[in-house]
Amino acid sequence: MNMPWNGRSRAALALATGLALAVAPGCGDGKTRVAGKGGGGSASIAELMKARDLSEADVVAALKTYTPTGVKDEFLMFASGGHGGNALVIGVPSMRILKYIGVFTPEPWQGYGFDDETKALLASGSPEGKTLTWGDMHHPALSETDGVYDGQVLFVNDKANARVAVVDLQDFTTQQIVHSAILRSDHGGAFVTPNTEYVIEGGQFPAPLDGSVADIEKYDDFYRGAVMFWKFDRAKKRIDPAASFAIEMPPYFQDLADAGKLASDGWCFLNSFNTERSYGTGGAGLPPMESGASRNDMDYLHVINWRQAEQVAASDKAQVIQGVRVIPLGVAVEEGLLHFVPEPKSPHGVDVTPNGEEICIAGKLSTQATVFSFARIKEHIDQKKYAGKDPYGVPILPFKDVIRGQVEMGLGPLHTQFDDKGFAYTTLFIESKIARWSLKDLKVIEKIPVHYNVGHLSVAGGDTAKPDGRFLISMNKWAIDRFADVGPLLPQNFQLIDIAGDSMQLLYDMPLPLGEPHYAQMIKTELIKPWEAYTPVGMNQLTHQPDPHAPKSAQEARIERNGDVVDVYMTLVRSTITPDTIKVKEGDTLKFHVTNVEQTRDATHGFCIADYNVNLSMEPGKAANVTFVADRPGVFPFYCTEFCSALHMEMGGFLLVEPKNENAAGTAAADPPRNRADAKPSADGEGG
Ligand code: CUK
Ligand code: CUA
Repeated sequence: MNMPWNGRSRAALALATGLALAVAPGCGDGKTRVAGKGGGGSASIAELMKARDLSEADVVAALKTYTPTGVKDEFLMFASGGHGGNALVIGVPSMRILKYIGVFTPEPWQGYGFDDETKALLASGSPEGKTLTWGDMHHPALSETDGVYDGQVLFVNDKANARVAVVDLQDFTTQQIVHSAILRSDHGGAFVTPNTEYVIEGGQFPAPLDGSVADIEKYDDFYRGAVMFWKFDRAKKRIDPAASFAIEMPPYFQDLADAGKLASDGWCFLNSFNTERSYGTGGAGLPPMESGASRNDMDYLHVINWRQAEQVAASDKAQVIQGVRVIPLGVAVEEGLLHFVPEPKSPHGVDVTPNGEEICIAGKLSTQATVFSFARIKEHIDQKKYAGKDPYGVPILPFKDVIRGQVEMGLGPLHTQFDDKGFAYTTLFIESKIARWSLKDLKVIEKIPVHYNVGHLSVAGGDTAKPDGRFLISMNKWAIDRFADVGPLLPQNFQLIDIAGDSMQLLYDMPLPLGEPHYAQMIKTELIKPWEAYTPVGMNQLTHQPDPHAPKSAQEARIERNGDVVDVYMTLVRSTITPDTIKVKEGDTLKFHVTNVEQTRDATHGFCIADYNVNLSMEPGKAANVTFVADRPGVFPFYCTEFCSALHMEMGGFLLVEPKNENAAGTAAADPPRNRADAKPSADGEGG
C-alpha cells in the first residue's frame, strides 16, 4: 500500500528538481503497523509483547526512551515552531514537549502579547502600524562560550519578515525582537559566533537595500543581498542595534550560514544559490525561477572575515542605509573581507566541523557533500591565489585547490551535524535517509531510513566545538503513513535515533502538530538553570527589574482616579484578587498594574477580563501592566485562569463600566434589573 507514495513522491521530486532519479523503491520501510490490542492488564513482558505485537527491538527502543514519572530528560531540545512563530522546548529522549515559548506571535497561555510590555515587544519587530501575527521561524541558535552552548540565551529568526529575537533562558521568555530595515527576508539566521559576539542573519531574497522599488529588469544593478551581524551585549542580554553592521552582497540568494570556530574563529561561511541572478519569468518569457536559478554547475560559498569587517564597519568606509551601518560591496572586496569559493550547485546546509578546520556543504541537486579545508582557503586568500572574479569583482578561489574531498552521499543531501566520535551525519531529503560518515576517511558507513523527506537533523551539541553525540533527531517534513489519519494536513515527524552504538537505531516517532519546524538544537539539561520564581515580588518580565507600578502586597492594592484615567493596582494570591470590584465610566482609560505576590513554586495565577481581550499569565512574583479603554458599558467578570487552589473558582471579581450617557439603551443603568430586585450594582465600588 505504500508503493504509490514512494513512486509518486519520487517522481514529483524528480520533476521538481529536474533530476532524473534512478528510483530505488523501498526506501523507507513503508511498513504500516497497527498497534496490537493494548495488552492492558497483561502481567509479564512476554505477554505484553505478544498482545501488542512488539518485537525485541521495539522493547529495547521503548526502554531507551521511557522516562519514569519524576525523572528528568538528559537533554533539552530547542526547536523552531515554524509558522506559529514560537519555539518549542522538548525533553530528549522522552520526546515530551515541555514548553512553547511565544516569540513572534502571541502565546495566550503565557499572556505573551497581551500585556503592555509584550504587546509593545511584538510591535517593535513589525512594520509600523501593523502587528504581524505569524512568523516563519527556521533556525534557533543557543548562545555559546568558546564554541559550546552556555545555556544563557536563545536566538531565533523569522525568515518571512526578517526578524531576529532574543529569548532569555532565565525565565524562557522573549526579551527583544529586532528587524533590519535593509533585509526583506532572512534565511541565513540565526547563527552565533563562538562567543556570541554576533548573531548572523543572512538575507535570502535580494532587493534594493534602501527600501526603494526598482524594476525587476534592473535586478543586476539595483537589487542586492546583505548579511547582518547583530552585536550581542552579553551584560544586558540584548542585541545592540547601534553596534551592529551589515555587509552588502551581490544579488545572489544568500542561504544558510555558519560561524567558524577554533581554527576558523573570526570567519563566517555563507552559502548562496541563484548566482545566475534569475528573477523568474519577469513577465517576458524568461525561465521560471527554479530552473533559471539552477543553470550553473557552481554557486558561491561566501567566506567572510567578520573580525576584520567589524573594524571596517566602525570606520568611515561604512555607509548608513535606512539606519543600518553597511559595508558597501566594493569596500568589502577592497578590504579583503569577502571571498567566494565555488560550491556544487544549489547547496543548502553549510556546517563547520567541531574543530573548525573543515566546512561541509551539501547540495540539494548534487549527490555529494563537499568538504572544504579552511587552512587551504586561508592560504589562498593570504596569497591572493584567485581563479577569477565574479561580475561584482569578488575574488573567487580555485575550487579544486581548497577542498579536502567529496563524499558520495546519495540523493538530496541537505544538512550535516557531528558527534563526539568523529562521525558526521547528513540528511538525504530525496532518499529519506540519514547517512553516517567518517570525517577521517570521507566515507559513508551506514544509512538509516527515516519517514519521510528529512530536512534538518539535530545531534546533541552537534553544531558546537564539543558535540555530545548520543541522540539524533531527524526532522521529517512528511509523515504519510506514520500516524492515525487527521485529514489532509499531516503532522511533522521528529524521529529519535540512538547514535551511541555501532549502528544507528530508530527509537521513537514524535508527531508535531505544527509546522514547519526547520531546525533544533539539543543541549544538556544541566546547563540550563532557570529561575524558580520572579524574585523579589513585583518583577517585570521584560526588564527583569522591579516594576515601578507593581503593588508588592495586598495592602498596596488600590484604585486611583486621575481625570478619566483609572489606575488599578491589583494583587493576586491564592485565592483572592484585590480589589475585586472595580467601577468605572465608559470611555475611561484603565491601567491595570497586576502582581502575583506569591513566591511559591508553580503557584501561577491568570488574570482575564471578559470581552476586553485581557489575558495575563502571572507567574509567582511577576508584575505586568495592561492598559485599555473601557469602551463597552456593562458588567465584565474577571477571574483567575489557572486552577490554582481549591477556591480557584472563587478567585474573581467584577468590572462595572457605567454608560457615559445615563439614558443609553441596553445597559444596566438604563434597564431596570430583571427578575431580581437586589441585582442593582452597589454604589460603593471604588474609583468610580
Ligand atoms: S532550512 Cu529548512 S530544511 Cu531554513 Cu535550515 Cu534546510
Ligand atoms: Cu489563581 Cu486560580
